[in-house]
Amino acid sequence: QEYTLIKMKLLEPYPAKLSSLAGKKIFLVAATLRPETMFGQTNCWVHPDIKYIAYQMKNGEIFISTHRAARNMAYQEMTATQGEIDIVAELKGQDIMGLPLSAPLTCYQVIYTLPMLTIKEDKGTGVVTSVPSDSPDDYAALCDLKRKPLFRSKYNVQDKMVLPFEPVPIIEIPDFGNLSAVAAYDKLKIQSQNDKDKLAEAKEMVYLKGFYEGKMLVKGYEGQRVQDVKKPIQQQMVVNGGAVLYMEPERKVMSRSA
Ligand code: ZZB
Repeated sequence: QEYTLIKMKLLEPYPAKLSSLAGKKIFLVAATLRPETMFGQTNCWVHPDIKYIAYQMKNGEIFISTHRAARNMAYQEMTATQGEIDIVAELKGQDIMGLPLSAPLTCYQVIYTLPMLTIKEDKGTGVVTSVPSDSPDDYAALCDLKRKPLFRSKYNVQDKMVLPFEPVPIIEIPDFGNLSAVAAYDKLKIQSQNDKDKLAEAKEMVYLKGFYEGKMLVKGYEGQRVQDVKKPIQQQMVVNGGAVLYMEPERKVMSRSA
């Protein structure tokens, strides 16, 4: 399985646990199969209780992900020594909550790390980029945070990190309009990020139809089909240093909500 790793740059000043890394470039890295949706990123998800590590890549940059993902990268010639991870910090998700990031392609200049409780530790990097316009899981988790001040304060998330961020229309899908995840969420009357079965159904609904019939709305790609722009947009980000390719060994269960 080939993922695009989206490099979300941590803005200084760094939090306590990373303060010794001042001056170094640090990225939270999110694995996605949907590089063409990066125009609609509104935030980055981390799980408050998952363990993450910060480690040095061969070009000197620092990446943050689960240990499992770091080990995969160490076998993909991304670290200095094959198979070895140069760990510079051990973190819990909560240590990196509410941090400002700069992410490629999105119209929001600064986006924040926010809590998502359905993140799977054994998939991708454990860091997930959020596109609430096109991902029902992301829209549901964002709605949960927007509606519940207590949920925000529990994880030390400030209003300004959540409330100004709205789904961005980036892809038009017949029958679903230009915010397909919102349409599916409303249609199935989804209540929260824990509505597993309905979210799986919503994802199914928008995924296939989006891939085959979705048309881009964003500047430079207007009217083009999703399946035709995936590669060029991935390439554009790789060339500009906003993304790298990342392989995940095949596993039986690859579904986010199964
Ligand atoms: C951006 C994005 C935009 C995503 C979208 C989806 C959608 P799949 O297809 O089941 O393999 N993801 C990645 N890692 C994790 C994790 N550890 N825990 C939970 N979710 C994770 O799922 C791949 C997608 O699951 C990835 O692509 C990522 O969200 C999320 F418009 O990134 B995606 C209809 C889906 N739309």
